[in-house]
Formats: sequence, structure tokens, C-alpha cells
Amino acid sequence: MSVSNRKIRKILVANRGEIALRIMRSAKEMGIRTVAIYSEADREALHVRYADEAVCVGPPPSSESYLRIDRILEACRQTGADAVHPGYGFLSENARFARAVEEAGLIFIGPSPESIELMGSKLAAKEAAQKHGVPLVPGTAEALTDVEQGKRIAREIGYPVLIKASAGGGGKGMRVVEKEEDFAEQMERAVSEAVSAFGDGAVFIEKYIGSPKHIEIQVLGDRHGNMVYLFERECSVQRRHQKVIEEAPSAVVDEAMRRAMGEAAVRVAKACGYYNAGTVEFIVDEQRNFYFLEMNTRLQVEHPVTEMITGVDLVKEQIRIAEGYPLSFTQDELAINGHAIEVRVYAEDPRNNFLPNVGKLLSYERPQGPGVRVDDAFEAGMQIPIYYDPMIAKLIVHAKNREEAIARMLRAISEYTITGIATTLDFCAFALRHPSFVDGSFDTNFVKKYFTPEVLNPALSEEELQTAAAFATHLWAEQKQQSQVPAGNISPNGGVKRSWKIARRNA
Ligand code: MV4
Repeated sequence: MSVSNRKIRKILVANRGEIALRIMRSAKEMGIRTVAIYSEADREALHVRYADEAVCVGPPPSSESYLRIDRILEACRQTGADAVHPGYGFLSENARFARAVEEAGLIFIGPSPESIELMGSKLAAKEAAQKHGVPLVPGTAEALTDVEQGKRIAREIGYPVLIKASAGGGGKGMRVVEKEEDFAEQMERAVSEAVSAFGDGAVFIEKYIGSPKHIEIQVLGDRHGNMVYLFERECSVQRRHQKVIEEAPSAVVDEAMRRAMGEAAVRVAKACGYYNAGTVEFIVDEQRNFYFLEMNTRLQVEHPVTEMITGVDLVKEQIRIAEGYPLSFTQDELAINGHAIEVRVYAEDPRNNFLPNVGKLLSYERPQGPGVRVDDAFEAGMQIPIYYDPMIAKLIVHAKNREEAIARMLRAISEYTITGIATTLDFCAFALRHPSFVDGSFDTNFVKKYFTPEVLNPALSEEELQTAAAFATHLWAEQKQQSQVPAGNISPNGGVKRSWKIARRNA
């Protein structure tokens, strides 16, 4: 493969929020100018203020702004941007967008449209993986054509089985079938769901792995055929396919397994002529067999944990690869240093079925100190818009081992003050302290299995109740004296956080 280098001078970031800022920071360090796009709901957003230039691309709904390929290309033309970084979500895995960017003579900072297309089809991805000796979950590598054929295959692999949509991914369009009597009905539903959701009714079957771990491998490839893996991320703590905690390395992966998974991931990526940053997803069963699931052709939300343990700036590498440079390191030069954990802080109320809890951030103070990184895009006083993902921030810590990383994360969470809206911070603290998380034995059922809202409000002992009551009386007297209630104290979340601290101090 031969490509000529083309220096990027100005990047348009086709995204918003923390990831837009994250990308612009690396661009700035490389001496590259930045262009933000924004919707009418994001006029005051930090990514808009941070960029050298900003262009409004439409009204608040994504479909009228961040997803408008025509307006984004027009913004490139207006500002003279010569490259586009799509971030994650929005248009990041849209092959048409990548193609349109290239057809406009611009550099798409990501893989080729062909790679995006191929990996967008789970069946095509599995076929490519299988051809290169990468283990798959027992099942079909072809689309099912009729119910009788499906039943035959399901009987062979044994129930329970999982029916998945080829155009799905990330858990969309999956159906578990426990027994043959249910097969026909579930398959018909799966097909009609796939048709209405993706416009493609192709489905396939896999053996259902009931208690898997989700472990993914970060890869980087250049446009000269070099490909490396940057080890694994363990992402099993998730709620309804939304990841909650990610860490690197995984507590259950040893050197031999790491190398086997890394080499398998490189084979999958090479199979589709991949370049730029990508993630190869595996599930791991209780016997530690790993199976390829799918490949994500974007920079992932959880990429910081890999950055912390490898020292590699993945966004800078993406930009250099897009410019045509070869990778600046080899596999042998990569090593794992310490342990990193990320928690995603959502504006959701864990006490109320994780209902999105958007509103105004009355107070917002980030944790600081050794080994703490916060990737966010908010400040106190800002309104969290209702139109987009409710993730407020990613809190990342790095320490010399897993035990210290957990302690550091709990310390950072205790320093993080967010009032005005409910957040998932104390839910994350609950998970980090859980014996199953601490010993590494958790799987993707962790939240379902162990979380109820009650675990966030532990029963107080008699002594704790007395202290809490005394403290409440004291607060009340103080407030009456000031004859004005400080804003933070009337928020339900602020109140809860205070009683938590009392409970713990006396525990
Ligand atoms: C599976 C599985 C069990 N068995 N496949 C969910 C997201 C999509 N990438 C694939 N997923 C799964 N595929 C077989 N054959 C269980 C899941 C799964 C899961 C995977 C990763 C992370 C979280 C998950 C939560 C529920 C189910």
C-alpha cells in the first residue's frame, strides 16, 4: 500500500460534548487549527468556545444538526477545514459520511468507507474473522432463510440460543430462545424487528452464553499495512447495553490470553484492510474461552483507559495515520503500565429507574489530585440539553495496580460535587465496592444481579440516625439564621450526598 503524506492544517470536529473537546485538545498540541459545529441548543457549549472557529449547523434535534452530512460539508467549505474527525456516535460509523468527506477532497480521520461498511454487517464481519482463524461463538455464519432451517441449527448447537440481526450490534435486535417451541415465534419477531429498525431482515443464530464477560481489544493500523493491539479493556459492568465502568487491563486476562486475543484482533482488523483506530469486541465465557462478536470502527467512549496504561494519545495517532504516516511504534514497544478505571457519569437517577435527569448544574466541582483525569464539557450553571446523550463526564483514574486504582476512584468520586441534578456517581461507587467487582468475578449480569435502589440508601444504625438528626437540626438552624436557603441544599441530590457522608463517617 502506498500513500503520500498530506499534512492536516484544520480539523472540523463533527461532534459535541466531551469528545469534541478531547479531540480538539490533541489537535491543538499538534499545531492544528480546529472548527466546531454546533446545534442551536449548544450555542454556549464548551466545545464551541474552545474551537478556533464554530459553525451552527441547525436546530437542536441531531437529525437536523449533528447528523446533517450536507451542512457539515458546507461548514468545511466555509472554514477551509481539510479534515473531519467524527468522534463517536452520530456519523462516526456511517460509511456514506466517510465517503462524502473523501469525495469532497477532505481527509476522513477514521477507517475507509469499505471497512465501515463491512464491519457494519455482523455476518460479513464474522465471515472475515472465521476465515482468519478467529474463534466465533458456535452458530451460523450465514443469514437464516427459514424457520425449519433455523430450528435444525438451533437443535445442533443446543438451547438456549440467541437470534441476532446482522445489521444490529450493541445489543440491538437480539432475542434469546430457551426452547424449540418458542423458536418460530422469536425468529419471526427478530426478522420483523430487524426490517423495521435497520431495513435489513437478515438474522443469524449463536449459542447463548449466559454469563459472559465483555472484553475488547484496541487496535491501531496505519495505511502501510502495519497493525498493533493496545491490549484489552474490560467493559462487563453495563446496564442495558450502556457501559458503566471500564478498566484496563482486565483482572482475568493473563499474558497468554492477552497475546492470543490481541493477535486475533489484529487478524480481524487486517482481514478488512483496516486502518486507523478500531475496537474488536469479544465475549469470554466462564472457562475463559473468547469469541469474536463485532468490530467497532470508531474511537470509543472508553478509549482513555487504554491511553492511561499505554501512554499513547489515541487521537494523535488517528490524526497521524490519517495524514499517511506509519505508526510511530511497534508491538514490541508497547507495554502495560499500571491500571486504569473509567466510570461514566450520567445525568440519570439511579433511585428512579435511571430516568434521565437533565436540568441545570447548580454546582459542579471536579475531583483533582494524582492520577485523576476528567473528560467532560460542562461547568457550573450550565443546562444539560435534553436532546442528546445524558452522559455528563467520564472520570478516569490511573494507579500502579488495580487495588489502588479502585481506592483512587472512590476517593475521586467522593471529591466530585454535582448538585442540581441526580447523577450515577454513587451508583458507580456502589459497584466499585462490591465484592464481585473487587475480586474480578463480575460478568455482564452484574447490575441486574446486584443492584437495587435500596443499596444506595443503607439502613442507618441508631447512632448514625442520631448524628444525622443532629446535623439536620444544625443545618436547619443555620439556614433559618441566613433566612435564605443556599441553592445547593434544596436539591434532592445535594441532600442525599450529605447523608451519605454521615453514614460513612460513622461506619
Ligand atoms: C451475546 C451474548 C451471549 N451469547 N452473544 C450484546 C451486545 C452485542 N455486541 C452482543 N451482545 C451479547 N452477545 C452470545 N452468543 C451476550 C451479549 C450481551 C452483552 C455483551 C457484551 C456486553 C454486555 C452484554 C449484555 C447483555 C448481553
